[in-house]
Amino acid sequence: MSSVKPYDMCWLDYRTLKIKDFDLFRTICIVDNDKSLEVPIKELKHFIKYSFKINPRVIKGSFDFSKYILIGKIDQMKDIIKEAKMWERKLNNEGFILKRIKENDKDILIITAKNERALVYAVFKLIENLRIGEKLDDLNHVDNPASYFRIINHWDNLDGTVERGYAGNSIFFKDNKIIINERTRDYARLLSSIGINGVVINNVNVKKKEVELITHKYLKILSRLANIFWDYGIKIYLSINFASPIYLGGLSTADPLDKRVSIWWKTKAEEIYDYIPYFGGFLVKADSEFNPGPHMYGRTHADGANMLAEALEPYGGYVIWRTFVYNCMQDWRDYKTDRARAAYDNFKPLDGNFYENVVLQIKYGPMDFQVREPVSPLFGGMEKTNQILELQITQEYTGQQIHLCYLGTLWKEILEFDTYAKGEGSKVKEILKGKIFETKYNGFAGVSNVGDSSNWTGHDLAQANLYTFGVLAWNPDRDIAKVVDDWIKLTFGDDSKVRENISYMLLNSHRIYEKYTTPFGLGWMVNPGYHYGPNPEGYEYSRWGTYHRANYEAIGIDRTSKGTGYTLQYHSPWREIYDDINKCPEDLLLFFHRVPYKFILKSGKTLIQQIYDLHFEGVEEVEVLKEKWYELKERIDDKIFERVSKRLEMQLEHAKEWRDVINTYFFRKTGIPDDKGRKIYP
Ligand code: GCV
Repeated sequence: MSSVKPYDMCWLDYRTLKIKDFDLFRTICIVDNDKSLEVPIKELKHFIKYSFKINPRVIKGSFDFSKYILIGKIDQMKDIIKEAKMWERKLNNEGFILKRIKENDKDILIITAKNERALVYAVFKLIENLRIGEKLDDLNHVDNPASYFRIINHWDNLDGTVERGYAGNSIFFKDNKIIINERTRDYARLLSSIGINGVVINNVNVKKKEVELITHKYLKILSRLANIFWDYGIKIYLSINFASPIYLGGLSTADPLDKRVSIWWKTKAEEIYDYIPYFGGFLVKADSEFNPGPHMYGRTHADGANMLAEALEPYGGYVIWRTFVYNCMQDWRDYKTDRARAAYDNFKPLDGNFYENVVLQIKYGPMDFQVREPVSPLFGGMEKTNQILELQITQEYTGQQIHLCYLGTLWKEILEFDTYAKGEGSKVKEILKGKIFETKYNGFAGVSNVGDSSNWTGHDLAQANLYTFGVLAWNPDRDIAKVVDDWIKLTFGDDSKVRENISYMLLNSHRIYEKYTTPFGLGWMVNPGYHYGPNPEGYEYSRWGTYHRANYEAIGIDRTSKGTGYTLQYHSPWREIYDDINKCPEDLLLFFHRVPYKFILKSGKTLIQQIYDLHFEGVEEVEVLKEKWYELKERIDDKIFERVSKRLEMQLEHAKEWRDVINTYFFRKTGIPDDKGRKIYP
């Protein structure tokens, strides 16, 4: 790595670029002296300096050169580029154009957009294109983001800890103070380079101390932080505690329909926007896992969200309201309160009741980021409500950045899921683009996997998850193998063996992880509290009965129309497909059905045999991952090679533990031996 910083720059670590004809990069022309172009120009110059070892000159108002880069807002271009007016119509506020024009004796590379923030996206995209080897001659991009929101959620606490963080401490907080340093700007650069436009800096569980983030005590320094991010097109958001009027305002209630409460929030919003004019809004976890919410006062989520929305509306702010609402004290043996149903049951009746600046943030599945869940039926269910798809980049249930588990493949499957809400083609990705329902403000949220470790993500290859989140949020149509290949080129260079092996590792890793942990949509078999390592009856909220209800003859939950009725939350044909044990996709079989161990699968094997086989296979495949990595020893930076090798060693050991614990559990439950006679006991 060429970085001289005490931390990596991930996919932004520029190295010398071999482009024959780079004269074009010697001159950057701007139309007039516009201070707001400072950041995109700085980024462009930085790249040119590192890649071509030259210092480009910046020229204002003169274009008398044969080769140059022309950068500016589209408004400024109208007098010099005849196509500019036509281009303007093709762009939204965050989109941009990159175009090479060769005419007569002129050779111009144009970078243009409607505003300076979109120009930053444009510059980063140009850099990426060049670094992955796109031919300059072919450069002709009109690129608009597909969705309105592309937000990273940090679950960082003021004391510096990170809930479900596996890469060190917070980069935002330490000892109840806000951190601003060189890394802050570099984080903004990394996020901007993948098209992110929002970051929620604090945990959705807003505890006593964190409630104070929206007070004068923190707002001043927060405004500095917000300016750094806004330079890169990213708005700051804060998670808030719904009972703040009680904690901070001395009121006796937080009832959203109480006038004193709504006035308190209006005054608070005014104060926040005074400090941070480009504040994004609030993220709210209400009535969930012991967080307060409108239910405490007999009010609905719409009452709660709308009251906050009214306070933010004059400033263009949004309320992002999470649908992760369920009764965590529920008895899992009780069929009537199936947790999978909770989000839909809570929110579907409220469709149409939310204000325009309220957005519901919906976890990808109905439960909680398990290695595989069905796609939440809320996406196809909320026709009149803005929606954000919440993905977990941090690997809480997917190996905690010790295991290699690339999530892009899973996310792509989610985005391609057809809800059939408006007939065939009503895919999740189209809903998020705003093409299926008449909602404008949709998008993506990813729970961050970043901490203060020198490589940002603990596992070096987990950087690919962060990168992919941004890329898909900008354009969910992207081909995932190409995204992976781009990331490898940007991070490790163009060595074909490196590309081949790491692509293999990333693209297969989620399936492999699923095999040796919890296949068939089982999920949850983790140690309570920290959610790492196998524990077949362990998950903390399952102390009121095991959630999978395994006994000696069958396992799984009947969520069909004859069981908990969860399948009825889907549109046809999914409700019929999921309802039918013979049609249900096998990788979700035990999510939807209660199945005898001797049930014959499509492969002709029994369920129990397939459980054994998958666990053995999973471990063998981790060995292959390791081999693929070791083949790269001479081709990868030593430090990175060692770090990843260590994690792969651990992954293999822990995968074996998973295999043995899970297989033993089922062997003991059923008494059915492995038909290949392999050793099941550890
Ligand atoms: C931030 C799960 C996690 C919690 C997390 C919660 C949520 O329950 O284990 O750590 O809380 O989801 O998404 O709110």
